[in-house]
Formats: sequence, C-alpha cells, structure tokens
Amino acid sequence: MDAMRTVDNPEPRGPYAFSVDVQDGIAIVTLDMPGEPVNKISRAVKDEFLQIIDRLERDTEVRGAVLISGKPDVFIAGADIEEFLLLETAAQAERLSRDGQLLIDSVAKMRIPIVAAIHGACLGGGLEVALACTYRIATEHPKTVLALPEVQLGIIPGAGGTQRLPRKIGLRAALDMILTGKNVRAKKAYQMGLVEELVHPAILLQVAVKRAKELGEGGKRPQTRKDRGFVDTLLDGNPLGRSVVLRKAREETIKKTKGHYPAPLAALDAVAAGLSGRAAHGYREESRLFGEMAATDVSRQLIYLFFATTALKKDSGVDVPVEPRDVDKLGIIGAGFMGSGIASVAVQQGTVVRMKDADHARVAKGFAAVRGVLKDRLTKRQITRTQLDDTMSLLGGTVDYSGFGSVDLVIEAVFEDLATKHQVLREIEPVMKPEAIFATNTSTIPIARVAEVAVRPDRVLGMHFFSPVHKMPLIEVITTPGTSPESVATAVSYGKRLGKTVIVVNDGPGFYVNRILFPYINEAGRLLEQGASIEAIDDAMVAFGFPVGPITLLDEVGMDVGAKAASVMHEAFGARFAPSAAIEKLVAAGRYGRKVKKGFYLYDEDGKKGAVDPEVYAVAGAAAERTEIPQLEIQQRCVFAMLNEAARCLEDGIIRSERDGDVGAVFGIGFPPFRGGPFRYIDSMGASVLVSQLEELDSRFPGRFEPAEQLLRQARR
Ligand code: 3H9
Repeated sequence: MDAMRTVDNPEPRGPYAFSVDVQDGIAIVTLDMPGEPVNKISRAVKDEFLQIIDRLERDTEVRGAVLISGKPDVFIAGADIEEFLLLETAAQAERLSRDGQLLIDSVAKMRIPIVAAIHGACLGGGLEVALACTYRIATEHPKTVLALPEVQLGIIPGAGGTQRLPRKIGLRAALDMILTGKNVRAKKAYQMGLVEELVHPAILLQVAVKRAKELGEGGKRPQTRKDRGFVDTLLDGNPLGRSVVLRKAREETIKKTKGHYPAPLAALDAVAAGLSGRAAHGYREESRLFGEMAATDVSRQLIYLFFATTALKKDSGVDVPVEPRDVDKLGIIGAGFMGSGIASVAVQQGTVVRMKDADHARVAKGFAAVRGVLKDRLTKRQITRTQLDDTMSLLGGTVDYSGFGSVDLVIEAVFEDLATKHQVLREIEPVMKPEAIFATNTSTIPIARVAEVAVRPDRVLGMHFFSPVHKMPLIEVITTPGTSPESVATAVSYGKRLGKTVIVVNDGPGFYVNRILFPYINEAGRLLEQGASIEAIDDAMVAFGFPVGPITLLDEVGMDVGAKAASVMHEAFGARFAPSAAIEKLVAAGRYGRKVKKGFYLYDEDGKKGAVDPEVYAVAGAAAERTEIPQLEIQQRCVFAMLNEAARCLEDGIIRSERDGDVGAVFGIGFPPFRGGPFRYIDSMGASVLVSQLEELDSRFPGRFEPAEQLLRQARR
C-alpha cells in the first residue's frame, strides 16, 4: 500500500476506473480498475461514479444505462478493504459508510433506469450497488456469486445493505445472508428474487442493453415479490411476524457467536431499525453501527486474516522462481477415512484419481465414502445427478499398483507407522514416473525419516490434510532439506487447486499444527488429573473461542491416534511433551473415543455425543473429587502452552512467518479467528505479559512452561 494514502486522500483522483460508451441512447458504464485483479469501491471509484451519474443525469440523449464489469470473474468485490486499514476512529468509519450510502442513493434516484449486468463475484458494497439499480441480470455461471460477507470481516453492510436487502427478498432470507455472509449462487439468487433474470455469460451485455431500453421506454418493470406464500406473508410481511423473526434470529446469533463476534448482532439492530418505520433512522443506525464495528479489535483481526489468506493464495511456497508441474492424475494409497477424503476433493477438481488399498472390500468402502461426500452435495442441490456420475467416473480403484505409472503425484494415507510407510515407498517408487512426487499424509512422523528409503528423496514431501478433508480448509506442505523446490511448488499449487489454504512448513515432529496442539491437549489432561471436571475444561476453552473443547476434540480424533502421535512427540522433545497419564490410561482401557462410542463422553448407538461418562474419572486415574479450578487458569494453562510452542516453531524455523503460524492455527485447529491467531494474540497481550505469566506457571509446574527464547527476545524489545 502507498505510504502517502490517508483516510482523506486514499488514491489519486481523476477518471481512471470507469469507461462510458453511449449506444443508441443507452450508456454502457464499464468498471475496470486498472492494475487491480478485482473491482472494489474505493474512495476514488466512488467519486468517479458520482461524476458519471451526474453526467448521465444531465445528458438528455441517454435513456437508460447498464453497469457492467470489465474483469473476467468479478463484478465488484465490495468496498476497498485496504481503506479500512486507514481508519483510525469509529467516526471516520461512520463517515465512510455515510458516503457509501450517498453513492447508492444517487444510483437509486437516477432519472434513467440502470441495469446491473452481473458476472462473477458481486459482494458487499458490490451487491449494495446492484440492489440500488433498477434491474439485475446475473449470468448462470459458477463464478457468479452474490453475498454480503461483511460480518466475516467483523463489520456490517454499510452502504444500505441492511436496509435494502430485507425489502428486496424478505426479512428471513435477508437475515440468512447478512448474518452468515454466505455466497448465493446465481440460480438461487434468481429463485429468491435477488436478481430478476438469468442469462448465459455470452449474451449478458446484449440482454442488459435490451432491458435498459425497455425500462427506459416504460415497458418492462422489475418483478416485485408481491405474490409470496402464506408463511412469507405471516413472518416477513407484518410487524408482529417480523418481531418474532428478529427475536429468534437474535437468540440464535447469541448462541452461535457466544458473545465473541459483535457484528451479527449489530447487523440485526440495523435491520430492525430500518423496519421500525422511519427509513432515515435505519440508514443512520446502519452507519453508526458500521462505524462502531469497524473500530473493534475483532474486525481488525478478521481483516488481518483476510489479507493473510489472500497473500497465501499468491505464495508459491518457495523462495526461488520455479514452475510447478501439472497434476492431472493422482494416485492415493490407502482408501480409508483420509485417503477417500482426499480423493473426494480431488475428483471434484477434475483430477483423475487412482485409489489403492490392500483388498477390494476396503477399496469399495473408500468409493462409498467418496460417493457419500458427493451425495451430500447432491442433496443440498449443489451438484446435479449427472455431475455426480461424471465426477465419480474420474475415480478408479485397485489393489495393486496398476495405473500408478502415469500419475503425477502419489499421496499415501496409510497407517501412521514408519515401517508401513517405508514399505509403501519402497514398493511404489519403482512404479512411479521419475518426475512424479511422493507425498506422505503423516500427521507426526518426520518426513526425512520417511524419505530415508527413497531413491529420489528430492521428490518426497509431506502433505498433511486435516479431517474431514472435504470440510477442513488447510493443508500443511512439509519439506525436508532434500526436497526440491519444484516438488514443493507443485504440492502447494495442487493444494490450492483443491481449494485449500496451504502453508509450507519445515520438517520436524508434529510439523506445526500438531506440534502446537499437543501441549494444549496435554495440559487439558493434566488439569483432569488434578481434579478439574471435563465439562469445566471443555467449557473454558469454548468460552475462550475454540469451536470445541480439548476433551471433546480428543474423543473426536480418537485417543489411540492421539496417544500414538504423543509418543512420537515425547520421544522427540523429551519431558516437555511427556504425555498426560490420564490419556494413556484411557487408551489402555480401550476408550478410543467416538469411533468406538466410548471415550470421555457417552455416545448413543448412532455415535451422538451425550453427557460425560461418570466412570471416566476413575479410569483416567484422576483425583477422586472434582476440584474447582478457575476458568481463567484453565484457559491460560492450555492456551499459553500452545502460544509458547508456536513461538518455538518460529524460532526453530518450522514455520516461515508469524502469518503462516496464525493462519495454520486458525484453519487447522480452530484457534479463535477473532483473536487473529497465536502470534496476533501474543502481540495484543504483549510478549512481556505472556513471558511473566509463563514464568509464574513454570514455577508452579516445572518443565512445562519455560518461555521460548523467541518470546524472551520479543519481550526485551
Ligand atoms: C464492504 O463491501 C463494506 C460495504 O458494505 C460498505 C462500506 C461502506 N478490497 O482473493 P483474491 C484483493 S466490505 C480490497 O486472491 P480470488 C485481494 O486482497 C467488503 N482488496 O482473488 C487480492 O489482492 P492482491 C466485502 C480486495 O479470485 C486481490 O484482490 N467484500 C478486495 O481468489 C485478489 O483477491 C469482501 O469481503 C476488497 N474488497 O477471489 C470480498 N477483494 O492481489 C473479499 C479482493 O494485492 N474478496 N481484494 O493480493 C473476496 O472474497 C475475493 O477476493 C474474491 C476474489 C472472491 C472477490
């Protein structure tokens, strides 16, 4: 970003983003910001847009207009988020919102009809502009999505979105979009009345011009959603119904956000203000609340994460310029939970996949798992039956290595055991093309150990997927000193193609994500031994902002898996990673967690989690009586152990940057996004504060909390 940019003068002025072409009385207004991958409503764009509106208003030759984007896949990506970084006060943010509202108001009040011709992402302020247009046409194309994603950035729609959307599509549908920020595809947008027409991308402009003409001649009018069903009328169409909807939405939002994310509640307030009867009041409230939210720390952290993940999209993963190889065909060894999960995302990206396991029954089970993922999408109407069949046809199964000679990448997802992995690598390498890459999906075993038996160690690396693969957004690509940059770049590029955020980490036990997770889980085990109740531990960490508590997580992952990994970590790092005896005892008792319907919690026949099993304390050898340990202490012990280890990972060169450490923890283990990630959290509390707290804990629990050198250095600075 330019150092000269300020909140009042963020960009050079002058015509640069729009071009206007008047043909037969219709002005085609094309937005195409030069040198920018997306269109965004910056201050300069806003000013220029206002000038264009003014010009069109005065030009009596012009009878209608079309607003279209010159970018291939983006209509407008919303307000310019970079400008938010320049905001210092809530008042400045409120002014930004007022300016946005004025622009949108000018569009809505134009003398001539204006048609929004939408292809690609139409988000935030982009959708707010479209809503102010007279008529909306969207292309029926997978890239065309409409959303108000502001709450994902900790703010609320600030240019009339909270006011116009409920009027356009009804209160319940609008709240669903505003409170989640989720993308709505073109077809759905049409069905819900958000756009008036769907067209093929090839005829978008042509149809838009035609509609602008018809509208200018007083012909075609946009459809309104007058003919709603009974439930719509009951709930959206009258004040009593609306107050019920708003109350329910508030209750659900509080339950979901647990008080950590203020923006959805603020958005609800803005919507409610708009429905109270006085339009001006609604808009004023929207601006005020936008200002308030933009000034929150939560918003700053979420915006930081937006830019961190965006930067990772462009990161090749290596410091030298090297072209990644294409991966058209993928081999997967192991058709279990992870193997089939990887296969399910790969085929959906059009990769031909060959999946191998020891016998036909296992391969068939893997196929069923892939089909299950696709069927789920079919049920949700995200894909058609034909797409499901076409996608499944990309998957082949085998019990030997036939077909593996032509794959570009092999991912092994066999049992977490070094000898097994060695055997697989010894068998597969002679079959593979010399340039093909071998990735191991181990979660703890150092890649260099796996690569010891490789003939081509430069082609060996780790690709650590998280479970369930089709839902979890992260991949850790793990390199050894022997891995070639081309192999790394290929794995990174393919990981991104699978739709994942990829961080590149250096080799070492547990790599990054599991390495920081272990001390956290272990500490939960120690608290249990000491007498804390399971509910108290889980509740404390959920209250801190994790999606589930560490004990629930252990039950989910499986205690046997956890214990196996724990012994690898203990061997590597010594006493600091000594596994909690409670967890070891549970493994010995066969209480592996949800998969065997027996763990810390009780599970019903379908594997649904119930209450804590009262017998578990005795099995775990925990103190006979539950002792009250303050919630803050539980949180500090678990979280500080994690932060300290994250700092060590940076110090040891496991992660390349704090950014990767933050994104890895948020996407890999659900570190609370509103805290920005471990490193941002350390920054916000102050390294010196953390160091003194760690020292205090270390004096009480010797050996587990000794501050990392990195933190000591940071604290001294
Ligand atoms: C808002 O609208 C508030 C309003 O209600 C009212 C205010 C008054 N701003 O992701 P990509 C950059 S809030 C600034 O790699 P893709 C991005 O940083 C906004 N920059 O591409 C990257 O820059 P660089 C609500 C933006 O094709 C480059 O564009 N809108 C913005 O994978 C390419 O991005 C959102 O939250 C922006 N709005 O995905 C939408 N958008 O090349 C956020 C993108 O320098 N954006 N950039 O690293 C997205 O979700 C995705 O970028 C998008 C494209 C789907 C559009």
